[in-house]
Amino acid sequence: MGKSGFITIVGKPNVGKSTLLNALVGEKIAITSPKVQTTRYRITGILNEDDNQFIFIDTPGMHKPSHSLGKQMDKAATEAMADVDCVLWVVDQPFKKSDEFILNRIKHEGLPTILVINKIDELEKKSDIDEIIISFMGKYEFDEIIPVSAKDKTHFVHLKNAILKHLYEGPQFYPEDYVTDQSKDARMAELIREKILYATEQEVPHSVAVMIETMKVNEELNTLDVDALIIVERDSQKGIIIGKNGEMLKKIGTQARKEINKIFDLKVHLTLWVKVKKDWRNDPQTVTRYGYGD
Ligand code: GDP
Ligand code: K
Ligand code: MG
Repeated sequence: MGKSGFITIVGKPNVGKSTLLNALVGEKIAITSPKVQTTRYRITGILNEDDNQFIFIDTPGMHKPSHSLGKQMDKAATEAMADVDCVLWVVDQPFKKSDEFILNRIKHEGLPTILVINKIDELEKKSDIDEIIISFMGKYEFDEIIPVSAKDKTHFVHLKNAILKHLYEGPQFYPEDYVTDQSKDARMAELIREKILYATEQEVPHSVAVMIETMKVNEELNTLDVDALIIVERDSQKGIIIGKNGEMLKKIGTQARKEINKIFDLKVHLTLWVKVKKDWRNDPQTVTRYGYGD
């Protein structure tokens, strides 16, 4: 009988948690970007391999929250550490004082934790990896310390074997064709948000929420007609998202449509709308309504 269990991926923003999730599962489950606060809620990604089922939980990067959205994000990351079999703490630099925040949470949970040093493809010398390892030594009784590259999928066999030690024999939690707990709507909305993250700068990417308003099969054209709403916090941001002559919105729409078509093997007809909801990130009710609360 195979093994199965839950593995939470935690770490600072931008260390590559979502990239690692996608690479391990072998499908784009979570959106990724060079910007912090890309991941806003916990996302499950499931890998079925050799009779074993790995249920990975990707989390928002842990940081000191400043607004309602941030508080929900931090809560999601912390709660995802309860009742799991193993934790992957992803880092890409030597230990710093700012890592103590996460270290304390890990100590508090006391779960088997694998320190995953990511982005080794970017490190120039092997001694750079050693420097990171040494800086984390003695901080926690890590189960293992494993350098990887989520980008190149290096040392994944080693990583999966290390995780397997903490999973249990027994029936699997999810059917084999189930790769994520996210709805199709949520995944589409996230893909649209990802394109906005890449297309905009400064405060704009963080001020955006995306919701799928309607999704209808068009039998005549054999397409899926999707209407999505992009919500921003200020009029000026709406102007930026729409762009001169609507060019920015068009670009976002084209990129999102292409990727949605590819991932879901669909022909989507995507229409984007933009709306201002003043300071929505500071309003707990709105944060919940946009799908980030509990
Ligand atoms: P998260 O915030 O921890 O979820 O990080 P993301 O997965 O969104 O990745 C943040 C940035 O790091 C993105 O630009 C990724 O392409 C990049 N990244 C992630 N993993 C790797 C890696 O193994 N190697 C390199 N070179 N870049 C990576
Ligand atoms: K990111
Ligand atoms: Mg992420």
